[in-house]
Amino acid sequence: MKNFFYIATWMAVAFVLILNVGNPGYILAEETYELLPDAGKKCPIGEDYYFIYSFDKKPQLGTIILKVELFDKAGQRVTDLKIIGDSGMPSMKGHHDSGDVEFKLNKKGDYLLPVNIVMPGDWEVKLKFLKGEAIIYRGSIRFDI
Ligand SMILES: [Cu+2]
Repeated sequence: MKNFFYIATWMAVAFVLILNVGNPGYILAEETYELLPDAGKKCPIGEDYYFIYSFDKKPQLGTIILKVELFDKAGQRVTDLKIIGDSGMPSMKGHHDSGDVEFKLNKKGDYLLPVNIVMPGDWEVKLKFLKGEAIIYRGSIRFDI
């Protein structure tokens, strides 16, 4: 009888594992960044928000400013989310990564983040949008210099 419970427990564990393997979104959701469209395009965050990003100049060597304008579903500018950016080169992981840096709000309600482009190549800025402490959206901006 002991053996039966032992086997039944392990079968239950295996069953749960198999279910999750069939649902990769469940496992990957934590770290999946959606590839964002070009600057100036609407980027939806679920049903309640969207944002538009742009750079102060064409991405080039030096410091460029990434601007995010956040809107609610009615198209009104809002600033009730926190945005965190992490820039780096996907092909040189760890070499130039900025780590998580919070965007700063200006008086117009623009979210601003300086991005230091230190060499030519492929660059990515990973964005996290937080409502309170919860991350509600992850998106990735990619470009080449
Ligand atoms: Cu590099």
